[in-house]
Amino acid sequence: MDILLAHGYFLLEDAHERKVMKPYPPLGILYLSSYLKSQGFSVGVFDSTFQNLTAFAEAIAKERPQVVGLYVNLMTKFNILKMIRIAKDAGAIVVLGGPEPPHYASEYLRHGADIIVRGEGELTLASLLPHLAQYRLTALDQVDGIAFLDDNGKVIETTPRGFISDLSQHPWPDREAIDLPAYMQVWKTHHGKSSVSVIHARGCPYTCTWCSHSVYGSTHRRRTPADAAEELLWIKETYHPDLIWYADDVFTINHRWFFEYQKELKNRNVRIPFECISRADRLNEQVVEALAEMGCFRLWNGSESGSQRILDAMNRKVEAADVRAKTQLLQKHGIETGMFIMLGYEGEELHDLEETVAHLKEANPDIFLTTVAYPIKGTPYYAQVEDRILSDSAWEQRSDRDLVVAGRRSKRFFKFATRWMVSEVALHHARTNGGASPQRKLRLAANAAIGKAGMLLTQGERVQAGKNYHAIHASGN
Ligand code: B12
Ligand code: SF4
Repeated sequence: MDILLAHGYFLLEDAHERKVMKPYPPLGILYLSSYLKSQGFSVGVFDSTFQNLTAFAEAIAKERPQVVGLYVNLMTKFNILKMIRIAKDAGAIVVLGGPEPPHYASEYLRHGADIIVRGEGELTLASLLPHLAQYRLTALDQVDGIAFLDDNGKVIETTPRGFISDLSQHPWPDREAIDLPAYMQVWKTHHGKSSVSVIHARGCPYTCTWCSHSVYGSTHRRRTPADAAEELLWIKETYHPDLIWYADDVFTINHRWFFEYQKELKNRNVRIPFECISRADRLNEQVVEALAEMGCFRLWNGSESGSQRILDAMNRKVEAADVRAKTQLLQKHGIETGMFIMLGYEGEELHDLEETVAHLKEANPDIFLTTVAYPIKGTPYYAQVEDRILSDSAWEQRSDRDLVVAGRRSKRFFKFATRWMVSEVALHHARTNGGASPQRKLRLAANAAIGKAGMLLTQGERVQAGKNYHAIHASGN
């Protein structure tokens, strides 16, 4: 075997996901698998999702791969650090890829990884694997698109590799390398319907400051509409899913592509209900009509804040009023709307949070998910607050999600703020839509009041370096 590909996501360890139970396979390594196989490499995939570390160790012991390739995002880091150790102990060369490692190259390499692939993995691995077979870990500076440690322990980054120019020249993800029906069965058991994910495009040209562009930069490339529709037809005929999830960053980003894709699906008689993500400014009446006609049952219309001031600070390039209007447009066409709301972005004040609550009340999305802003390394937001980033633990014990920013309100404050926001909006809808029991309304009102009171009580609490937190850039850790 030339390479064993794996990722560090173990569903059974994830208490939250065990409740949600909507797993999808890691498309990145499946893309690598199909491409490398098409180039004649022998590839294994260890799909961690339904496995554990012991099973990974057993797979390594059994397969004895020359090279182990691991996908890493900021959440899977902790398992990846253990997997690096397991693979190294078995004598494999460890190559990391995905959005997280390029920005922590030095740390991952010092924790045992041999090579980090920066950006898209297909072309780099296809040139790296023969190099490793011939020269092992020597002369790595001849391979573009990687980072490694030289003999003096210095991180060397080779020339960045160009992006794939025509995605349609590349095979679809190697779904047959994993037990996709196991994922579908989890969906079916917990939600009554099975779902399969696809991603037709790579990269997003928008500039939201907190969003990671680590892999695809600001490029945006798509499969041809016909090729994309062929993939859907193949999925339909092979797996018969009840639902599709388009993991594209902004599914309706290019209207010409989108309408052609609609036509290509129709020509193939493919209509599978689906959910996707988009932006208010990439939706209009015609697009929404087409989405409904194609079977879109839910669209995640990233919203982030109801305060235009904060949206502008995020460089999100979207109008809060447009988000509200498009939410209603989607609902008019029978499409559920989901929103992502981010609290605690740089400069946010109480009145911005009030505006967000008013925005949610007016927009009335079917569902909204909240998160407290955290700086992902490599993003403009991270660079902006870098000097003030604090942590309470060492690099190997924290993820970027655990980072806090000096001067920002406390975790307690955001707990209360989230409680207030969620309950206040739900209460508003319970009152206006009717149907909620008096007990539920009372519970929501109590929660909203507790949240609001807690916010007011804790609004003066600010995160500071000191006993609990240290500045990561000052300490170099
Ligand atoms: C789908 C998705 C999810 C799904 C994952 C389900 C699944 N298994 O597919 C869900 C919704 C669960 C999810 C959750 C989260 N996600 Co997410 N997600 C995505 C999304 C939109 C698409 C991923 C994808 O399929 N990409 C397409 C493939 C082809 O690209 P790729 O995976 O990057 O793979 C390429 C390269 O990275 C490289 N590569 C990949 N693996 C390897 C391995 C080796 C050895 C090599 C050499 C190369 C290599 O080659 C591949 C092909 O070119 C990306 C954004 C994006 N467009 O990529 C965010 C993204 C990966 N998610 C992100 C984040 C932050 C999260 C969460 C932490 C959010 C949260 N706060 O909860 C969680 C983490 C969950 C977890 N425990 O892992 C960030 C990661 C940032 C970072 N630095 O780590 C991204 C980049 C979004 C962003 N722009 O900020 N996510
Ligand atoms: S948040 Fe969405 S729209 Fe903004 S840059 Fe990231 S992928 Fe693009």
